[in-house]
Amino acid sequence: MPSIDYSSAADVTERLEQQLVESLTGDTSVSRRTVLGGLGVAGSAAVGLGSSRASASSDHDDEDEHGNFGAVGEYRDLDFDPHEFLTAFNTGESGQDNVPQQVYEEDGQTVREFEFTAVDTTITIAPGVEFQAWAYNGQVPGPTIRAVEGDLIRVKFTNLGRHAHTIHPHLKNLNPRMDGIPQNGPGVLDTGESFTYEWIAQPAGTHFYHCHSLPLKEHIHRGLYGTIIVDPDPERVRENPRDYVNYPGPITDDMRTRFVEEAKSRNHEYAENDAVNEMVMVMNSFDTNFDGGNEVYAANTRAFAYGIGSTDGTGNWTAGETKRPIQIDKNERQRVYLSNATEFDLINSFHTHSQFFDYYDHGTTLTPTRKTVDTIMQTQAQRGIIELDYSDHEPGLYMFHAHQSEFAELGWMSFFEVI
Ligand SMILES: [Cu+2]
Repeated sequence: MPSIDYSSAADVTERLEQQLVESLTGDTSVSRRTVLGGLGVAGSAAVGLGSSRASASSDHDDEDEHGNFGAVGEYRDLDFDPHEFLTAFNTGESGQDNVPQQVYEEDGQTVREFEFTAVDTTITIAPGVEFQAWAYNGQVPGPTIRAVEGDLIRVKFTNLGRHAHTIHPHLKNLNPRMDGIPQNGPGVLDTGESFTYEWIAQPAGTHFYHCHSLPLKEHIHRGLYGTIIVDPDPERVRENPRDYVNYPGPITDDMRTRFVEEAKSRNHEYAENDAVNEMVMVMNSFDTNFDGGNEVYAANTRAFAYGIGSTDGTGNWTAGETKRPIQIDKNERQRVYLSNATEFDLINSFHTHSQFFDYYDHGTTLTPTRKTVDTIMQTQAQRGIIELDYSDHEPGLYMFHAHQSEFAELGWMSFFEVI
């Protein structure tokens, strides 16, 4: 049996989305607690799905009234697609159209060059709900940069926003001028100013970048953040396997071979990587009334973007529909590069229904730092790799969400559609 049937999943998604949007658009000064209080039965259904159908149907007898999103409208801004963003890795060779990029050799080193701009823009975080964002290349989260360990990442950054910004990378950086903080190097870049950041891609792992202008919390929560993925170099792993494992004992030849194979599966330049379905998820949040607390939570910006709309139950969805589950092949290994950009709340989390996974904290090891868990938490800027195997599950819908139930009810609730 799939974990939940399509109509129940669509029902709970729609009800939560509608209540969230109505709360936000009905009164922009509404507090998060008021939103939660208004969620009532539907809210509790998000996490304990067993009762969702019965409770939903009791006051949900008019399908025409709730059968489409007319009450709250669909997404107006379609420039950013959370589904495309999931697999948009900017490697210099390939990535997104709005990220000028190239890869070339310089002094025997691979350089991956990107052009970033910071702009003030409007993004849609739920149907009919817009947010005045500050964004790298006009999108929140910013583009995902992907390099191989030891490469030079060169980011030509121009600030076209009205406030002063920087880019600060969470990398091992031996040149403080490139740290992207107000106190060093070029400092903050005022409107119209440019600077070229150069960072060595190290250590291997999944990392984070963000604006480091003050006040920091505003520059981050407005949308200036993104992911840097550093793929491990299999040859380095072969030479120094101990750098990549949290294991103190002797490393046998078999283990060394296994770690090298694992590194290849993580490295986008190797065929072994093609066998893994990789996704980027940035847990984020939005303070729509600027009261210092969040009203909307999401993975990749749009509340309930990976919820259930009107799929037909065979893995298809209505053309143009923006709300749909993440479709995965049950026989393929799944890897999620997860980071937490949630402002104002101390931690965020990731929880899977009917499933357990391995977790690699910061992605800096080739062996799991937590094995067979169904919930992990991340503090702000923490990140890691989640690996999932659905090969022994029935096809169907499997929920995952923040296990702060409040966050799930306010947008951070999603489904995998296992086919
Ligand atoms: Cu900033």
